[in-house]
Amino acid sequence: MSGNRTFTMIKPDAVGDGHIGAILHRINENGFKIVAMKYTKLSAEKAGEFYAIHRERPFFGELVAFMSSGPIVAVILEKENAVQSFRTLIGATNPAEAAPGTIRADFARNIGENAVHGSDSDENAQIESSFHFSGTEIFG
Ligand code: IDP
Ligand code: MG
Repeated sequence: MSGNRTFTMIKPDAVGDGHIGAILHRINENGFKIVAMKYTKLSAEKAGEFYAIHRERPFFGELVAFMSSGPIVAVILEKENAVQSFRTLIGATNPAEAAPGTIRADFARNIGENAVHGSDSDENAQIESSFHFSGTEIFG
């Protein structure tokens, strides 16, 4: 059974490029409800912890440096089939390959600086949400 929550971050590139409002609008327009939200900044240590699954990949150092380079917006979203529905809305990892009209196609800079994160499973949505929010910060 698929869950009804996913976790996203508006990444430092999109925050720096002034796209917070436009991305949140796109998210709301597509039927996602915001149940938790935080404007914050990851330390390099926390970014490394969040992306630990990628630590053997060649781009890991670059990813950690980028994700700790500026503020992010961390958000928990609610919608039926949230994980899969949100992955469709954000598009492929590489914006050059992302479908037209997706968030990454419209707002990302490149494969590394790609505007938004989206959880890839219900289990990871839960883990990633707990990484950023305590129970009293979630309003479902
Ligand atoms: P996803 O964000 O679409 O799930 P993942 O493969 O999980 O993509 O990679 C996590 C993040 O690592 C990407 O969103 C992107 O920021 C970064 N990344 C992925 N592949 C590359 C790459 O080839 N070069 C640089 N950064 C990358
Ligand atoms: Mg991923």
